[in-house]
Amino acid sequence: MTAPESHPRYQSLLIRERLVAGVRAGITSQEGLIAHGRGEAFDYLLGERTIGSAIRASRAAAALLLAAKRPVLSVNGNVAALVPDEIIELSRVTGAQIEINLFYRTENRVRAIADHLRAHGTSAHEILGEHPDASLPLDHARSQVCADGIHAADAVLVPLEDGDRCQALASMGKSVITIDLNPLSRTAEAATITIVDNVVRAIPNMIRLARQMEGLPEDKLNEIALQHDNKEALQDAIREIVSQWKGQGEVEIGETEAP
Ligand code: PTJ
Repeated sequence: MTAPESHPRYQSLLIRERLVAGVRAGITSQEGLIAHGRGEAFDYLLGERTIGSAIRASRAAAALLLAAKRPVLSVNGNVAALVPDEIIELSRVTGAQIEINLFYRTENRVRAIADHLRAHGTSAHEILGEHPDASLPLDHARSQVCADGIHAADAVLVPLEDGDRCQALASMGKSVITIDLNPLSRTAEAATITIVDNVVRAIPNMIRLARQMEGLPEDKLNEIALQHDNKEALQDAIREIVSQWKGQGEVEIGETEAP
């Protein structure tokens, strides 16, 4: 099926098709489709748009990556299917390394993602994660990391994450940036900076904002990153959801009850 451009949910259908293609290509896990469904529901509640606090979080996150000494972008099966070109571009703009790190890790899927990223323009030596040689204090496959990548990083972008690794990375003293449409998730709360936005909008925004800040002195970049209040941004996202739908239920109940 190819979604017709005239369909009111065209963009949303396109994203689904890209993930289904990702599953067929052995890049995305089947569980990734379920995870996407949860994200899609929150995106619907947010009005499928980038809210102001998400733009501010994206700017702080871009500043954090630019100021970091060893920034790393962690890529999973959903991210590889949805934003391969954009992840590569973000790594170029910020000087960050790319490391594949999977929750449902299989060696075939790691290889498929690495090949997919290479086909999108990353040269072989730039992708980490195929041969992990260090570990994080976790009892699942996300523990397998590269000593020169995530393990040594001072700032890590972990989009569409599970809370465990986010907490583990934070407790190792790293700055953790996540992109998660669910402002109530453990990940959202544990991260240094959470961008409550769809990854397909957030990464292009980060690229644009990072370009705008290129050349700023390190202390200015750190100031921008440190000024960000994660708790306040999460509360703002919840307020946006409430104000988006305020009165909606009351109207419908009223209409149903009318003679
Ligand atoms: O490729 P793998 O094996 O590493 O697996 C990746 C998934 C995403 C399946 C794995 O990390 C997982 O199970 O994640 P969770 O715990 O379901 O969390 C995913 C979070 O991402 C949820 O809070 C969703 O709301 C959110 N999310 C889903 N799709 C998007 C999203 N956030 C931003 N943009 C999206 N497109």
